[in-house]
Amino acid sequence: MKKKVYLNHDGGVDDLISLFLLLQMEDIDLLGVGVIPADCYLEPAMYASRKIIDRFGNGDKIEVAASTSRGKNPFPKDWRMHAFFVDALPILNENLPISTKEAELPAHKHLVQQIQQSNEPVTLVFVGPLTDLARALEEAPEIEENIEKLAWMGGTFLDVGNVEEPEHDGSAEWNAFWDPEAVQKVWESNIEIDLIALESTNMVPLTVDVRNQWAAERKDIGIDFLGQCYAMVPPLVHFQTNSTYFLWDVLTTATIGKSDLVKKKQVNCTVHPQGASQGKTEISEEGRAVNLVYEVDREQFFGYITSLSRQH
Ligand code: AGV
Ligand code: CA
Repeated sequence: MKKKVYLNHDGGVDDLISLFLLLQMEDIDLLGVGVIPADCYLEPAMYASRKIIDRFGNGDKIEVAASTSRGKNPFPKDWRMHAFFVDALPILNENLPISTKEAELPAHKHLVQQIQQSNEPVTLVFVGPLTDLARALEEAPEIEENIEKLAWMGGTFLDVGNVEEPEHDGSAEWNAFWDPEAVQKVWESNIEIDLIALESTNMVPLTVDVRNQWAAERKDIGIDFLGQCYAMVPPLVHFQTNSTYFLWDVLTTATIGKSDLVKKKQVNCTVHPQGASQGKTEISEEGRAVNLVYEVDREQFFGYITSLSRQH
């Protein structure tokens, strides 16, 4: 039986590759996609998502819903531009106009609808902020019962997160920082949560080595798509900078298709809702339980996503 999955993403390179990979997984039934304008601009991220489903979705009828959510702390503009570059790739623009439909409902309501209509519990994959899920739970708390689990790319318990912004102390991860209150709201639910935090995503930086492997195989259209997308963002070369790219969301997505790539342990934690540490997740006995993904087999991970991408 196929696993029912709903994806909510925020239009970054690894968000859009996550969508592409979910479409390649044989035992996954993708019910719908929501796009939130956090680490992207909404319009190109919506177009790119619909074009990826057209090109790589094997004829599946999947709707893409636009979010009306707004965050507390905006992402840097340079990063938000990435969706424009993916949307403009020739491989996604061979066959216009776009066939995949934009949903009539906004993303949080589309999420509620898809969960309610599913005859089996739905696995949620969130690779951006949690705002649409928090709003969905506010509107229809009963959907919780038809959620298998949530896999979320977010948070960290390391001393250093990945937010480098004025008025912040650097301890948070960006998806949590964009809307810390949404994290708090989701934490109040009873949904089982897998937290793909920086502990594990730090182990999968983009490197020149990996890029070159994809380049060598670019005759395969799926590998070429990977290579073209990851040509837009900076790899780790000499040392890590604020813009160094990791395969954050792709690791999150890969755990859905192949759970033995990673190690998990249960921790209790809370989130800082405001102040200089806002968005920081912190271990605390009184906090809520989550499954922290803290380690990944890097070789196996890249092997898995590369073989998934090959078009036969
Ligand atoms: O914090 C990681 C999240 C992931 O969902 N995003 C990017 C991934 O899609 C924000 C982010 C942190 N550092 C970044 C980010 C960077 N250097 N470039 C672009 N986005
Ligand atoms: Ca993302």
